[in-house]
Amino acid sequence: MVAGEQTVVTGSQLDTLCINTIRTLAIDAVQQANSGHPGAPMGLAPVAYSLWQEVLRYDPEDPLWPNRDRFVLSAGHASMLLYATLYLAGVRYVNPEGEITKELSVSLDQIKRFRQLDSRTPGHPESFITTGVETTTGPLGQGAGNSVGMAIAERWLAATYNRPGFEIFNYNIYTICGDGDLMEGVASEAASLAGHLKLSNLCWIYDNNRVTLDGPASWSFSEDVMTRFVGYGWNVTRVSDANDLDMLGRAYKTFLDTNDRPTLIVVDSHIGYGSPHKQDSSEAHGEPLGVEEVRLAKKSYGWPEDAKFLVPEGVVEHFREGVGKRGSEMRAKWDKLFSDYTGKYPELADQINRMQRRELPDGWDKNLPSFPADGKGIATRESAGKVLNVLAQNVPWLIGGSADLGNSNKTTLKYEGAGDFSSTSHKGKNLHFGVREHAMGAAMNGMSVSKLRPFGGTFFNFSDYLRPTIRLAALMETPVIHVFTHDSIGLGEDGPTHQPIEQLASLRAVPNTIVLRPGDANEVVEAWKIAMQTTHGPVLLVLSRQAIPTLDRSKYASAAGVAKGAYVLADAPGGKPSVILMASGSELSLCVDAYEKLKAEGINARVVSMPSWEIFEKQDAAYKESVLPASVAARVSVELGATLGWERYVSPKGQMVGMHRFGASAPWKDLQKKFGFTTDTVLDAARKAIAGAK
Ligand SMILES: Cc1ncc(C[n+]2csc(CCOP(=O)(O)OP(=O)(O)O)c2C)c(N)n1
Ligand SMILES: [Mg+2]
Repeated sequence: MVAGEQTVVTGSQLDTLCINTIRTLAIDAVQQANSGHPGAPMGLAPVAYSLWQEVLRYDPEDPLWPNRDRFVLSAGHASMLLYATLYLAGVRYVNPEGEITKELSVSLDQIKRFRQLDSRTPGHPESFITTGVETTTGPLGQGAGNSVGMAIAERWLAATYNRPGFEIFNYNIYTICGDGDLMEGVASEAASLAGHLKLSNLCWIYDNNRVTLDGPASWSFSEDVMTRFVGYGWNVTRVSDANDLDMLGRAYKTFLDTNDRPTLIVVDSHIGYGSPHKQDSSEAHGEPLGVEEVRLAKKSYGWPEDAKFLVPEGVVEHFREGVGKRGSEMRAKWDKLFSDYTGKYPELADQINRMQRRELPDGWDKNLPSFPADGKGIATRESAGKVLNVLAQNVPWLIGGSADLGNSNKTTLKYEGAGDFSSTSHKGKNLHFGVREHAMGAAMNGMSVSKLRPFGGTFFNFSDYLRPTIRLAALMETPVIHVFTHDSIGLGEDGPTHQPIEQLASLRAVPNTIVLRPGDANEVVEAWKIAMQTTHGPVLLVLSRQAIPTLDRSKYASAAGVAKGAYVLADAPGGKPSVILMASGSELSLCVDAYEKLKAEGINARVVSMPSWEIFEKQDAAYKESVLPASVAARVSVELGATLGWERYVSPKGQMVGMHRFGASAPWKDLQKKFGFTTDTVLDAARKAIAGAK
């Protein structure tokens, strides 16, 4: 191997100049920050350059153009590759009001502030900070997973909104992934799903540089990736030299000509080092080159060795003439097309516009059910399924499915015309994610950044299988809706492997995430309303498998209180309770039973329904005090999960009824007795709390 292999680019001198500008900007930014990965951007610069300059349909002047091609850098550690490209392409900054400004999203100054506080160039790409970053990447595999959701979204949008002569949506999704991405399970699940659905608008570009952080990839990765993807049903092509722009161009063309399956382009590259002798070494590379290596690298590029953040004349202009000109012409054409479309199909155009602004259609909450009081009641998964089936008819772009548990999660849309999304029909609203929870979560995030309103279902216990995607949705502030059913040991016979214990507590710890565990069918209606109106983060609906009573709302407070996260459901005379019983979900009716028994004994209790801590915490101090008066120290929490966290609401003198071990496999009524989830336990705890508070 010689140094030349890393540097000599086929193509014009101007191409080489642009590519080496990307490389040296990455080198300088990482060196200045004294933190980051320069190697991957150095190796991948020709790939990103040729894609953006020759292929991508993207108007840097309008980064919000709905029909733009999407570029995802799943190898998020190579963030400088993306920042340098966004800078050179001249992508404009979109402010928090959603207005396109004259400012660059990434300026040279921002590149100089790589990885610094409040810069637009954080260590890994964050979509909500940097315009042009389509999704937040860094945890390897996630961007690849997101891109499958983006591809699903485009196919659905095209099938739903295109009309003869009006191809409003026909964009493609390009994803750069590395060895790490392809080792991660989530990318494998997602690739399997994409192959199954024949998502021909999806192109993954695999940086086959045969090295990962610790050393040669061969230490841990030896499968035949190409055969694997052929097995998934992908079209697979190879570029044997990342610096060969002609070969890259032919590979992109192969993708564009493939109409029946996704494409994987395997690009053989060499991770960038300063000096060539290091190329085959197993030395760690995820760090700055160091002053001497920086000089050597620049020398090999024919760059002035002392220049820093050098952008030679003609480079920015060249991008403007390439991606800039092409994108601007295509976008102008599309604007005209969309304007004609708006004249001919005003309602469809209105839907597209609202979707982009994350607004709901008029009448989104019409025809929602209301459930009559019923002692036996209905499982909250059942009532949620009924509500979802109404909402999905009111909100065309509310689409989703389940990880093979649609019948259990009640997430299947059963109304006439809902349809299935499949390899042959992309119009259906029922997605079949298969037993791929992690890919489902990642795809939902990709659908969400594409402005659809995705929902996905699985058992609450398996939230663990997609947890990283919840975290990223929260970080990205994208509104995905998870429908988690079988939310406690109440699921019964499936036993402790399926019975969630710690999931409520741990998910409540995720910032910017709303956990909602409604306490009866009418609270479910309110919970879904909150989910639909949430625009900046995930909502997790936590629902029971077993039937629970539908409370008599003429006797107790209205379920509208759910909007405040917690509310007084049943109160003591004069609003002066000697004990407060609080619960979420299926335990609410236990508290109501206990309340009635205490009342008969002349003990004044209050029942607080607490479906969402996060929403309750957003209320003002006066409201919180009105629900949980500081003067009442006798408090009991009742929840079929780990008690961790309830200390916040139950004073040290209070009582927490919860689960302190894993469950067991048995019918629910036997588990109820064994673990003491009965009215008697609540009464006992109430008496103890009253005694303790004296
Ligand atoms: C889920 C996850 N695990 C670990 C890391 C830390 N990490 C960052 S880069 C990297 C190596 C990735 O190797 P590869 O994808 O081949 O990228 P290259 O080193 O070739 O640029 C690792 C392990 C991460 N970002 N995400
Ligand atoms: Mg690698």
